[in-house]
Amino acid sequence: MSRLIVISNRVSAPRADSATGAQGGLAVALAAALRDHKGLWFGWSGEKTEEFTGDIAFHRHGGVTSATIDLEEQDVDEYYNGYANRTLWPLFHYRIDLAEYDRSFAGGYERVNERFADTVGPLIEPDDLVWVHDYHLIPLGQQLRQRGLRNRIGFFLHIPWPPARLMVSLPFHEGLVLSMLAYDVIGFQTEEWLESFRHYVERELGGHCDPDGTIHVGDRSVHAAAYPIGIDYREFETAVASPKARKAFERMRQSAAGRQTIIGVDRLDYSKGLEERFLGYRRFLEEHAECRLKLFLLQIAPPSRGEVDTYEVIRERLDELSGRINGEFAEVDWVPLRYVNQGYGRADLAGFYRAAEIALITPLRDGMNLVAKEYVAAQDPKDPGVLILSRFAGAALQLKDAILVNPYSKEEISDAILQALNMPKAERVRRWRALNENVRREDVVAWRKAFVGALEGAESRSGG
Ligand code: ADQ
Repeated sequence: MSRLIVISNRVSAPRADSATGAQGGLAVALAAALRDHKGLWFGWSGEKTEEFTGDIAFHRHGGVTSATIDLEEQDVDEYYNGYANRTLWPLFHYRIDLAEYDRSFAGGYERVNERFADTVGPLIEPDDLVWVHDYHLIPLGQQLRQRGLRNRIGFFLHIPWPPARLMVSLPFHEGLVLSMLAYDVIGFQTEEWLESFRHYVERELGGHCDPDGTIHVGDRSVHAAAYPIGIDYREFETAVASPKARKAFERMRQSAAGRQTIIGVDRLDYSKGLEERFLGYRRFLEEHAECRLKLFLLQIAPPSRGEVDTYEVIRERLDELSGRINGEFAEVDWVPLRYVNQGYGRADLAGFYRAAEIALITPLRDGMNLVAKEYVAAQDPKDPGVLILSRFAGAALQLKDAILVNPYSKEEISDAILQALNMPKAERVRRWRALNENVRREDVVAWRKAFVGALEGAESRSGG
């Protein structure tokens, strides 16, 4: 079996007992994929140095070998906080109003991708499969090819691909997309993002797409397909059954004192629709005064990307809005909204999910959304909770038995909460079974096998 070299912006092999829980879905998914493939995970350590040295630190933990480099302060500002999180993240989540275009960001992005190629290149052996992840490293494949690498190289995008009409607002967008033709396989979370990509290629690059997924531009061909990411179902099942999860479950149930819990768990990010969610919940409290004391919303949202101003703004807005909702509706023995700004370990989260009768997961746009899948996996099969999910999350294309809502509509959110509260047990069980079947079958192992299988099947440039 070929070795697998995974390259992503950050490297952090998660542990089931991790107390921070601050890692995103990418980290959780990749550790599972690497554990049984002998390989290497390469990326930025998260550390800043005065000058870039290119020194590589090797570690081994949880069955995964990782190799990391430090970056310069200027790299982090321009590449990570700049081009990745101020330009590409908002644009790819359809928020061109928030996207910032700055020449220094683009320069830093290019420079860091070159630095990645220079440092990881020598670690790659001729038979290795190389798998590059996410929007931070779009041009890395091309950089590696320019250094003579002939291995099979795949790229997976964890976030949405924007419609062509938005994509063209990015200066030098053609160059970025053309660099992707250096890959052998390009993976998207859903058919919807794949369709947008194909449309862009046809419209802006004059390429054409075969029905089998091959994209041709000039003399280059790339295989592009949808590979929906899943959760590590088995690991999550174990986490739910752990004593820690049971303790967390008891803690929640006790503090709920017979009231129904609606749970939301998200990184604090404008793409997650937290403000709209709070407003939808507020609408519910207004419209259904008779239900008020019977439930509460527990929103867990640890801050992320604190160095980017937009995140400070959304944080302040949420602080204000949550305070306003509690001020308006709370009674001496009841608070409608518990807004918690910290992360939790996986076992704790599993217990919280299981204790919640309803999950309210309403991103405005999300590549996939693993929280929705974790909630499903954590339920008691005999008495499962109800999932309310945004129709704009990639996961909605698979989790069709959730109550699907438009996250921008307060009315739809309010109606969905009422529907979930009143849902008969037989219907809850029926819907949950269908959801769980999907989450269990299309797990992270199936995702990895599908992607790596496609990469193995791609024609090698070394002629093998
Ligand atoms: P994220 O935007 O980080 O991921 P998501 O898919 O929901 O979003 O994954 C979040 C992960 O972090 C989950 O495993 C969750 O349990 C964990 N997490 C979130 N909040 C937490 C908290 N308060 N405490 C502890 N853990 C928490 C990106 C894309 C998604 C895509 C994933 C994977 O934006 O669309 O699904 O990558 O491809």
